[in-house]
Formats: sequence, structure tokens, C-alpha cells
Amino acid sequence: MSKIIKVKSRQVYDSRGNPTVEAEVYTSNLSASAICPSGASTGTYEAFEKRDKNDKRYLGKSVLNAVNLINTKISKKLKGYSVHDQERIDTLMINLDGTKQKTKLGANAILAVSMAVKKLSAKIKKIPLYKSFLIKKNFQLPYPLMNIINGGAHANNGLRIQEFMIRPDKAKSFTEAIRICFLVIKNLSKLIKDKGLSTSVGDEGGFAPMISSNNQALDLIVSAIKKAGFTNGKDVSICLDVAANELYKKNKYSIHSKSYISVKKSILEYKKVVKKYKIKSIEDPFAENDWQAWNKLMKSLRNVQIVGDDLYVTNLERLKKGFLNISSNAILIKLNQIGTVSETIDVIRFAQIIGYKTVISHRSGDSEDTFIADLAVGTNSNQIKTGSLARSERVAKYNQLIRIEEDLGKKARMNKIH
Ligand code: 2PG
Ligand code: MG
Repeated sequence: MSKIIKVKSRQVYDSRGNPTVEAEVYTSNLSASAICPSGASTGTYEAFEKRDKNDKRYLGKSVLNAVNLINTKISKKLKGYSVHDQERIDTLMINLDGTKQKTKLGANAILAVSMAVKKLSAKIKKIPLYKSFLIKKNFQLPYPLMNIINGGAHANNGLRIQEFMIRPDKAKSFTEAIRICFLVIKNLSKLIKDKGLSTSVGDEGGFAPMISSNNQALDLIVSAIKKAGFTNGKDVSICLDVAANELYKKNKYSIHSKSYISVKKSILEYKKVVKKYKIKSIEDPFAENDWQAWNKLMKSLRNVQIVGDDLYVTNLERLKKGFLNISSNAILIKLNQIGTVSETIDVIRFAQIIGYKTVISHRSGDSEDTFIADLAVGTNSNQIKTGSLARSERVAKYNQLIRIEEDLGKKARMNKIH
């Protein structure tokens, strides 16, 4: 009953309106499907996203070749294998592809199938997806990192930093965490409106007002936290994703203003911002190959979570290198950066063994698929980053976590941040 009889794929659309891959895995009487997300500020070392560059009908953005590869090669290869054997299935696809960055089949093809297999396995076992990752009794809910002001590659407002996030550190439950974020966001909306600025949102549902200085965005958030009745740095913390790959040129960075400055000067600026705004977490503070800069920052900042996203691209080898280099103390986890569920879990496990915090993340191009909400709980990850409380593809993940909390009932606990 658990043997795969076929895998079917189709092209659907993501939250930016771009084509993406959906895969549906079938056993004799059941099926499950999953949709692959897509990034905008991608790291060089991410697994390959296959698009039909020469198909003018979709401006080179269609994924029909990836869909076709699932319907033919992948479907044929997986036929007869048990959906409960996730690692074996993922290995079969990795070997069928045979390249380092999954360029032959495309990580978008492989991942959609891998996630659908995981979902179908849980469905057959009649257990919620979050319970199918690790065998343990006490599940913990992640703290949300809500991206409430969008800049960088996710908006066109000229803000240098890509994501200005809030994390409700004192929340005792997930439902309460979302309520706190809700209050801050509503207050922020009013503040932006009162300034005569637009409250339209960016790709991840955060506001994208036409402001161009980091400090202006941070001042607005500090006021919103206060107006909502909370204390910045205690009840609610401000967290950043700098996405510094996009702000790097010839060993210099334009993170803090339009002009490019050295690593040393950038660190001094970071120190000022962290102190002034009580910043608790910084993701991708420097570029993906600038290992030295990461290490210098780790030595200069205390009690700040430093998160590697483009630096690690959810890749075990890069994480090991980063660990030896003392590059960060946390890792961002994105399934499509590496391309299979099994490899993602391996990276999470290793990160947890070396004492890194794991932050499960959406992509800026995402969908109604809520897989990452279950992944966060199932792997005991401390935090989840999945946009603001706007745009259904973002809210869907938070809603799923509310359902999981309800399902856990009295056993539900928040994870630890510190
Ligand atoms: C990031 C992500 C998600 P993208 O940089 O962390 O917020 O953006 O998916 O565009 O890489
Ligand atoms: Mg990032």
C-alpha cells in the first residue's frame, strides 16, 4: 500500500506570479502534492533551479522541462519504492541527477517530489506531517521572525537592508507570538500612513514604504513596538536580514549607506546599529565568500544571533567550513537551496549538534504549501522566518503553526531562543 505507482507533475504559479513546479506522488489509493518555492536574492552555491531559458512564451521563466523530467525519468525511477523510505528515494533522485548542484534534473523538480513523498508517508501513517520528522515526545513551537519592512531585492524602495524583522521574544505560546506581531504591524501601518507614505507591501508581505535609510525604517519599527505597548529588546526584538551579497563590491560594502566602505568600518557601523536599536539577530551580514569578515564580526559582537543564509545555502560542507571558521552561531534552512528533504534534515541535525540555532525559512517567491511550518516543529527548530502577517502564502504558514499548537494541546511549548 505504500509503494509509489507514479509521480505526476504540473506547472503552477508562485506568489510573484512566476511558474513553479508542483509534484504529486501516488500510491495505489492515496496521493500527496508539494510545490517548490523560489528565491530572488539567491546564493551562488545554491542547488540549481531549472527554468526553460529559451522558451519565449513564458519569457524564459517556465519550468516545463523540469515538469517533464518528473513525469518521465523521475516517475519511472521511483516506481515500486516505499514512500516511507525517504532517504532512499532522495538518494535515487540525487544519483539519477548525478551533478553537484542538481543541474540535470533541477533542484526544483527533485525537491517538489521529495516533499510530496514526505507528505504522503505521513498521510499513509495517519500522523500529522510535523510528527513524521523526528521521533520525540515533546514538540516545541518556533518563534516567528516576521519581516515587517521589505527592502533590497524584495521591494523597489531603495532600502539597502533586505528584511527588517520582529521577533516576539517574551511570547509564551505561538498564538500569543502572532498576536504580538499583529499589534506591532497594525501600529506600524498607522505610523506609515500618518507620515503620508504608502502601506503597500513587498514580496514577503512587509510594508515597502518609499524610504531609503535603514535608520528611518528602524525608527518606525521602534515606535510601532512602543505604541503597541511593548518594550523593544525585551518583549519584541528587531532582527535583520542584510543579504549582503547584493551590497558587495571589491571587498567593500554599501550596507549602511550608498557609499562602499571596508569590512572594518562596516563592523563599526553594525556595532552602532545593534546598540541603538537593540538588534538581536543579523542574517547574512557579509557576502557568501567573505569568511574572514564573518569571523571578525563574530568576534566583535556579543549576544547577537548571526545567521548564515547565502553563506551556507543549507549545505553540509559549507556549514562545516563555517563552523571551523567560527563564522556564525545560527543557520537559515531553505529546502530548495539543497534540493531534498533528507539532505535538509542532515544539515539541521548537524547544526543542532554543533550548537547552532536553526531558522526554517520560506523563499521570497512562495506558495500555499505549508511544509516548512511542520518542518520547523518536527525538527525542533528555534525560529521560523516566513514573512509578515500579509499575503496568504506567508500567513498560511503561521496559520498552520496555530493549528499545530492546537493539536499539541497542553503539551505545546515554545522553543528556546537563548
Ligand atoms: C532570504 C530569502 C527569504 P530569497 O534572503 O532570506 O526571505 O529571500 O528567497 O529572495 O532568497
Ligand atoms: Mg537571507
